[in-house]
Amino acid sequence: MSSKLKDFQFNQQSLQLNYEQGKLELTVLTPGIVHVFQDHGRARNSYAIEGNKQQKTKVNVFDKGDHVELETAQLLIKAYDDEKLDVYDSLGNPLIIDYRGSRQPLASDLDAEHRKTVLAEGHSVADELHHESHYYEVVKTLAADEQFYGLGDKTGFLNKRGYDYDNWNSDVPQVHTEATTKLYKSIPVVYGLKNGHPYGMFFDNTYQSHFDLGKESEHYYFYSAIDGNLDYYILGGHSLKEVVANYTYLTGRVPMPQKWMLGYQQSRWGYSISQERVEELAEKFEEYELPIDVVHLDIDYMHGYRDFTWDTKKYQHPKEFVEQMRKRGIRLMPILDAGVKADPDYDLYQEGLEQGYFVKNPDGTVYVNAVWPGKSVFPDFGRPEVRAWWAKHVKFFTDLGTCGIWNDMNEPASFNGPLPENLEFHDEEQISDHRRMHNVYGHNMSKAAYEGLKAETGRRPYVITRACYAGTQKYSTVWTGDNQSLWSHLQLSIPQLTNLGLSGFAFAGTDIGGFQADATGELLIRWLESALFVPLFRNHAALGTRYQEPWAFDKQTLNIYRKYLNLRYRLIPFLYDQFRHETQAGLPVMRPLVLNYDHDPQARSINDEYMVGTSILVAPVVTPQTTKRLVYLPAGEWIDFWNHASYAGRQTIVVDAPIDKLPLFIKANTILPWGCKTMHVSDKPDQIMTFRVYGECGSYMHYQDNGLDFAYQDGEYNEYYVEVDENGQALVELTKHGYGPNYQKIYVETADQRLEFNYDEKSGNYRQK
Ligand code: MIG
Repeated sequence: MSSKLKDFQFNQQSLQLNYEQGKLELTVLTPGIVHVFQDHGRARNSYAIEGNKQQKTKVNVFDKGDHVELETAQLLIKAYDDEKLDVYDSLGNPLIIDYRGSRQPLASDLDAEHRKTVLAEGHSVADELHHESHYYEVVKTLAADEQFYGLGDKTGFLNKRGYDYDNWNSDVPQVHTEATTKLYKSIPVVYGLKNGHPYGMFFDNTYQSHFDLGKESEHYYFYSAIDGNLDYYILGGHSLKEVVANYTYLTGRVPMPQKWMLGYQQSRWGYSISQERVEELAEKFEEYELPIDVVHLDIDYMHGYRDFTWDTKKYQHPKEFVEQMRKRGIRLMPILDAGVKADPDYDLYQEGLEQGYFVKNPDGTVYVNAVWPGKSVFPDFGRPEVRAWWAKHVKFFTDLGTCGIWNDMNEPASFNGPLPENLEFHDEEQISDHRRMHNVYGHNMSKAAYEGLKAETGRRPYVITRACYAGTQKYSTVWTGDNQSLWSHLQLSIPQLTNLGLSGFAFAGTDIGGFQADATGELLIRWLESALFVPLFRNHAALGTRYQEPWAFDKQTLNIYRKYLNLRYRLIPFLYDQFRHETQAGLPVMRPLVLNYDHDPQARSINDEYMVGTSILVAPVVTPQTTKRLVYLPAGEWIDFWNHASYAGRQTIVVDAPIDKLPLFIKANTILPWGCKTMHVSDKPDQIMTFRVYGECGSYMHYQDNGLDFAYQDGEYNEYYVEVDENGQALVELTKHGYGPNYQKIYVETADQRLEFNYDEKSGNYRQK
């Protein structure tokens, strides 16, 4: 049945389209962001978007007879009968065009009888979501030359074309392969390059949803949801970078981390079994001269897996223990689980019960499932009071002096089957259900942790979460959950982390060495090399798997491991700068090549290289027994980090990559900061900084603050401008001096000289010696 466009109204940048069968609303937020909305009778509030994002924007609306046009400086949207929308960029290139045919679901020869047999053997059969009464789908045409990116934390390759994925936060302990359609996070943003023209769409719907990006058909792709309003954002921009920046403008940007959060972190499920074990670990790091900043404490430090408790049989004086470790340069990061032990003698449980803070059955009783502590209940984090209550309990950790909160099992995961769909959850003050609140459970738990840590310490909170939703990047870093010590998982980590970056999560990481299964020394080294610039730099392993500390293999492994840890610490000032500059601009630190080179067709599907900012290209070895690899270098001139050989771009070269070498290229004429050798990120301000010039010349803006709190937001930071011209003349300037302790000495290293600059109190600037 066709639905005619009867008429339309336009006011406040909002175009209301009245169809015979309903209304559709197009609201312009900025020239590059248009909100598409249709009311399906569900709550309108967003967990991803906070505050008013609408800016005063010039919009033209034209009645073209058979359609209505809405035009901004960056986007042109044409609305036709049947609620069909076509989106073009400002030059008239088609970006998002509604599909006019009907979907042709993939033929299946599975009848009811066979379906049963197949299920009985343990195979999975695709869910038939469209039986739900509130089901809807959005189907767009697919061009022969069209690639897809983003989608948050998904399996498979960088370019998502040809695959389908589900958004339903899930604990997946099995190997994550390209056939795994859902993982721990739901971040429903998709970017496309249609005939080279960039766009994005963000579907702000927390109900279970699905993307099919050209798997079912070569002619269309689609998004579908089991419920919720039709609620999505069209994202435009002249480049993929602008589109991504529009997405992070909408859902928020990664805040400045504390500097030590970029340091090396060691973890294993099992370390926290005793105080001695953790102390031994610290000793080994000292003995082997390995830099480290954080040790993670998994569930064994707790008293019977109760949240906000410490087992004082294993740790007699936790506070002193934390302090002792801190003196050795190590911060402790405790895990915290979503499920609360249902134990009448446990105060958290009692409090929550009295206040009615736990998720309920439809009959009003508290819902009980099982997690680590046995019978467990689930805080109703969608409610502001519950988040505030949880945030208050964070004081338990801050009093002890631990450094943050590592949130786990917050999909929420459960041992006695999944939580039923009809459980009563709150959506802020409103009563809601599990179907709507599931995908934001981890988001709300992390937000509570962030707020508790910030209120108690005044520091930039260190929160890690496994489950999250779009927008959680404002509150938490993420790790990709239970990977395995397999080469396929190392390979996956590059597209996974770069797509997470495009999806707003600039601070992310995978378990280095792999969580489950047994690592080898070779795999561990290649993983560490590959993760050299990964912001969350943590080696983590599961109980029962082979040890994968740096010294757990042979001497060669230990030595190479040390070499890369030292290199990482040299590069922390650079990474910190990236967080300052790039996340302010709304761009990821770790990037797929396509983000910087969206015009280069060869850069669009590279799965085994990544860039850091715009000037570093990393080409890790991700296959066993490999000593050479091919490296694609995009446009420009590139310098080999190790021997300074220079290569022209737009070609694929063969490089040697023995086990101790990570192929690394710096764009010619780049200046990089090079920190001092150190065993821990220091609490004290650095006195010396070096800048290295790759190529003949370059310029660089370097940022410095106390690395801990929010004083930088009041201007307590320094900025240094370094420039070297073609004749090797160098300039060092303190262009902003808002943070007292600036460097006393700055070195500038070019290919053939090392220039020294000293701080001169009188002029408040640097003088070359
Ligand atoms: O199901 O706390 O992903 O990092 O070590 C196991 C034990 C529960 C899952 C996390 C993993 C952590 C583990 N947890």
